[in-house]
Amino acid sequence: MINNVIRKIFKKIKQYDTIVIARHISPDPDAIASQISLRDSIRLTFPKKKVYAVGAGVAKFKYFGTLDKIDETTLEGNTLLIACDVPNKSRIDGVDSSVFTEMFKIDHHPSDEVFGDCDWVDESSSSACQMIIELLFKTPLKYDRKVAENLFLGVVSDSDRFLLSYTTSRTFSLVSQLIDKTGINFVELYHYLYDRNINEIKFHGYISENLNVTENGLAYINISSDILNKYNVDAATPSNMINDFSNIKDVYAWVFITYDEKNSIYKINIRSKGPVINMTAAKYGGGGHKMASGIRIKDESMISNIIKDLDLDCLKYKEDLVKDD
Ligand SMILES: [Mn+2]
Repeated sequence: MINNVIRKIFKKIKQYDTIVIARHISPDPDAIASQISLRDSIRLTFPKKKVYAVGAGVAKFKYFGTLDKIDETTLEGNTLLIACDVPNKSRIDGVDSSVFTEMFKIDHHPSDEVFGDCDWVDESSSSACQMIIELLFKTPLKYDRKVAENLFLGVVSDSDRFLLSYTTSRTFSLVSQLIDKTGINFVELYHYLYDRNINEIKFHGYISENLNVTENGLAYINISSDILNKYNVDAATPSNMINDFSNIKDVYAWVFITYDEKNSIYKINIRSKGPVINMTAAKYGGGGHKMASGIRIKDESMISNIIKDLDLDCLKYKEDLVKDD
């Protein structure tokens, strides 16, 4: 089944002379690494093809390589769009998908939205990069050390260093082969993902110091713009740190409420290691996965209700745990 779609994808790559590779808005390392490594692999294999990786650049991810600026409406002939790590057309960054002759996606998010005949969606994959590794191994697509390094970092980032549950023996097997075949020195790569400025480390300490924990196992913190300014971090920083707090004993869900002064909005990031929290997120106009959701609200007075509801989610989960014992 998978081999079939991989064969079809390779045929399409061979067929088109102009290929654009996109990914989701607000890219993470998996999104950027999957699109850039696929672009570079196609360029290595077919030097005459025009291959572009598009979307807004992100300064902190520049070690993956540079993105291409194109005007897709001026592309000539038959054009192919490959969307990596993105489940919905509306979340594709930097390109109008409707102008392409053909398109398909390579993605690991759950979604019913069809992009094209060659869509390859594998929810059991840890990352889009894991799927690209598989694609490279099962087709004549070439790869070099840099491609391998990018793919390794994408898998490590999306699986949270192989901690998350969709890490499988297949993940380890593909990564292991990748290391064997290319000899990348993966230990040297981690600093790209995990180095932080001293002000961020201190801000991390502030969060640890000020986290409130309820009896029912909900941890939460309100982060004002004064605090962000004091530590010289921006309103996106807390959401990048929230996964670091997943190992607090007897805490089932945790919430960061950050005031984003620029957009006059409260950004509420929620994580869980048990209770389903996306129903509560949806109740307040947010959304996301069962265990990782977010809400954006203008009205400060809603916050206490959201905390109360999430606390109830934790209580219910705790009670169910006791019943199961
Ligand atoms: Mn991903």
